[in-house]
Amino acid sequence: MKAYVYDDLPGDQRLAHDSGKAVDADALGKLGVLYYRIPEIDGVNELAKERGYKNRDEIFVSPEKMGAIYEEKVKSFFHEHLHEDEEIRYIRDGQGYFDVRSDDESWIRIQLAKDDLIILPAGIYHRFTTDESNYVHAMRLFKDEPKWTPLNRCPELDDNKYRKEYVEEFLS
Ligand code: KMT
Ligand code: NI
Repeated sequence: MKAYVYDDLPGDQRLAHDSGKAVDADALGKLGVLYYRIPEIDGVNELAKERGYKNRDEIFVSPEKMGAIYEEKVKSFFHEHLHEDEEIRYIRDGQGYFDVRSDDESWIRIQLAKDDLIILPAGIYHRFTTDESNYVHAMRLFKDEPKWTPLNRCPELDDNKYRKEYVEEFLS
């Protein structure tokens, strides 16, 4: 895991966009973002038990696995959105970037690779992209029914119950 402030310069979303300003795991924790490096699947099983993640599946994001819809998918993952539940991703292979909104509205880019697990809290604005390798294989974990629905950012979404709870807990 490596995290830094996104440079916000034009250019493909899959480029590093590293401003050179590093961000550590503590700073991510203040935004409610939890990071773990878990080299063995047993560790994931333990965490899942502790936090009540009862279900899981696997996703391959690459032109080989997705075919013609790959570019479209990569663009859609990159739209700023939130979820009404945690987003949990365990990277099995390849790598990618999760961008999360900081308290000052800048983007923090989190580079994840094999054995990295991230938990984004409900209500945080975020987006995802593959990097220049165009390949990530991830496990998606969830509590009960998968609620993948991304709610794209718009002014009204600031009134969403889960957004308000997130702001109250982490940005106030
Ligand atoms: C998401 O929610 O953006 C995804 O599932 C992307 C692929 S998982 C690294
Ligand atoms: Ni998401």
